[in-house]
Amino acid sequence: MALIQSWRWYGPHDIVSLDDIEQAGATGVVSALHHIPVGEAWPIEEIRKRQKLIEWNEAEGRPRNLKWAVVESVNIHESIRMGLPEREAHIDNYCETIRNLAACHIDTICYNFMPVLDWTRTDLAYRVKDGSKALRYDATALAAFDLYMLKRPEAEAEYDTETKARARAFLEGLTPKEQQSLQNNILAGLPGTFDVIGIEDFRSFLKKYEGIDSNRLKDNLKYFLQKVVPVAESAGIKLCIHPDDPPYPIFGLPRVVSTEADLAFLVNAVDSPSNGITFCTGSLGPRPENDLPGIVRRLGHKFHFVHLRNVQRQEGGSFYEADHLNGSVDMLQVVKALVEEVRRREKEGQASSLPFRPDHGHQMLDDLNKHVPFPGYSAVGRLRGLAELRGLMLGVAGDYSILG
Ligand code: DNO
Repeated sequence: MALIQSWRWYGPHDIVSLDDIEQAGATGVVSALHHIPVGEAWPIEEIRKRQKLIEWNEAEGRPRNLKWAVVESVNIHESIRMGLPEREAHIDNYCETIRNLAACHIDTICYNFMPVLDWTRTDLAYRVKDGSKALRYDATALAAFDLYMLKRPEAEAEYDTETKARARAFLEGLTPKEQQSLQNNILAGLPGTFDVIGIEDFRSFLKKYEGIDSNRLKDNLKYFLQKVVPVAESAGIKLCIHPDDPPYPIFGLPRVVSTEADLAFLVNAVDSPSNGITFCTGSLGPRPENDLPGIVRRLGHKFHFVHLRNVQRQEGGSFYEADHLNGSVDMLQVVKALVEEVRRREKEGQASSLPFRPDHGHQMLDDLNKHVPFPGYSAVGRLRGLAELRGLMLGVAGDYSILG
């Protein structure tokens, strides 16, 4: 039982290569078939193709020291979140993907349940003091977009006068080009794709979600779990939900995987070893009441995958992504709790390992001169994060066997 050093790889068009990942010292690869539209089943041949690409060094005719450890993500079709009749066909496809991945011996699947937008940032090049660039979520910028660009009808009533004045002033300070990039940043589509949702399409999605409050969304999540978890359990697959990022509702859309209570609801909804959690410190971190080391102690037995990243909380729900070991998340205490969880599993004789990855990193050093197609996923910042985290893990555990 060990923590497996992992690295997200977006596939052949990622600017970070598999050679780079091997040199970074990771052994687990986190990847997905981003080219398959959400809701369709992943054919076994496509899975095998990607797996071979990851695990076999074709140029040198040798296996790589890499394994496709986690699928992140098999995304959920919107009809499942909305609870529409079409969800049945999409759930069937999801089950087929689960079985096909199991047939290829890939056993961990990450997913999330955020309506319409996946993780959301307002600024992709926030300059931190040392000159590197970080991702930032600025609540004022989001309000400005919501109120005065998207012009969501309910928004006026949802923000207080002070926020509205701040948002207006913020927007007036932006050039038209900056306004456009704010919109593009917020409406960026799924990770691993280059899509941006058009503002009209976004409005119509919001309309479709009218009447779906957090209770309905939770019911729909439970319905999904009741259907897929038994399939996952019999196939030997570990499903692990990723928390909302940021961990609160935005644009009036409910978000139901934001707090410890939400996570507890989820694991209690269907009692199975296959119904687990992706513990993401960066996603849960913006909410100060989320006691992260405590969540590890109380729910760590349900973790199948871990994302380690820090955030620096700022006023009014804003935050930027800080260095992995600095910021509002007490990474030392989180790692201590994770090491204890690994030890607990060892005592119980559990054989399987727990993959973790440095989730995002600053754009720094040579990467500052590169175009980074997937924000947060440049090489050097993550390399720094992984190096710091593995050092911390070794130090805390006092034993090399902690790392797989
Ligand atoms: C951000 C990531 C997210 C996450 C998905 C999980 O970089 O943590 O892209 O992978 O939302 O489904």
